[in-house]
Amino acid sequence: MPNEPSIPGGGDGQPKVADPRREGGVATQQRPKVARPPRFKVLLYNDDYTPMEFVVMLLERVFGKSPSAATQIMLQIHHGGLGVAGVYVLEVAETKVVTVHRMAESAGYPLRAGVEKE
Ligand code: TYC
Repeated sequence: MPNEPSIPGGGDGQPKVADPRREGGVATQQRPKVARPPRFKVLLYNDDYTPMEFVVMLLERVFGKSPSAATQIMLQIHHGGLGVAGVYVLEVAETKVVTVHRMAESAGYPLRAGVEKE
């Protein structure tokens, strides 16, 4: 019987051995790299004049906190001097700070907010 023409790798198109040119070189990437943008905390600071209810309202409306979570964060700020209202990518965090300052100023309160890298 005549020999079949030889097909490298068995004919399925997939080489049976690693290509020697690929060995001993750069590590291959197993998973695609996914960009993880840095996150930033929005901090609220205590003061003696802003009413507790105003801070709770802000935490609910601007930061999407539940009434009980907002109250806990407000009390943390009141007793500890500052607290984390939320964590966001930088552009969102900075926009939240502007919103807090605008709302506080409109209401006549000195409430201050800031951004800190996580
Ligand atoms: N210390 C304020 C008061 O006694 C309440 C307050 C809480 C103010 C949190 C600011 O970020 C703040 N009325």
